[in-house]
Amino acid sequence: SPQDRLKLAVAQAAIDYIKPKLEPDTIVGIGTGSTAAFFIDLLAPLKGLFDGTVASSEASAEQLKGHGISVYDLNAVDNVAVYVDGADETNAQLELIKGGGAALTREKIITAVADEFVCIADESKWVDTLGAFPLPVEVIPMARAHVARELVKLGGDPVYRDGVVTDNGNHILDVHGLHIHNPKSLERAINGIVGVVTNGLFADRPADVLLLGTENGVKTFTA
Ligand code: DER
Repeated sequence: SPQDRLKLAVAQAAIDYIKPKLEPDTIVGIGTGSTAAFFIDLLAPLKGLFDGTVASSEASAEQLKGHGISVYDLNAVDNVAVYVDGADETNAQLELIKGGGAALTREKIITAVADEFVCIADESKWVDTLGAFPLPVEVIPMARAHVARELVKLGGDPVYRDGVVTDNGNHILDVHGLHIHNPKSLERAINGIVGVVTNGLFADRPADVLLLGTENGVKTFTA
């Protein structure tokens, strides 16, 4: 599909961006989703140039292992040079909504560790104001109704992502109806709700680089 062509283009652009940085002991962080999946396939031929990876989901870990690429536990490494991952929405400040693939907690953990966060996305993800995509919030299952009531007070319309349990054994609420004019303050407000594990706003720590696939080629943005 045309969107897949754009995803492949940004995945290739990410390969071109990280290749000069790879050293024998480099650990590369790998995200989750269909764009990240294209990146993993393109990374495989380079596996002799770096040490290994950490992954933000079991699904990505399996795809990497399928290529013979080492996947480490994050506790076993003391540095992640670069983290490459997709997003559901990005604004011009490279503040993101993530979590469409239910991997937001491990994604945010790796972005906290990584020296550099490279976001790869097709142009459909670029928005002026975050929030058209329902904001994923990972919650401890017993707290789900409490967190939902608190999210309503913040102006949202939370919907339980029924049937989904995250890699961490938690549930997800997708919050509709938000027009997020101050992503950083909303991220902090949601984190303050007891029972919230992670929310999908990546604003306190936005992407460092955005590779955006457009019909006129891949555009590079820096925060
Ligand atoms: O769940 C996530 O955060 C993924 O990165 C997701 O937002 C991007 O998925 P896509 O590349 O399949 O659009």
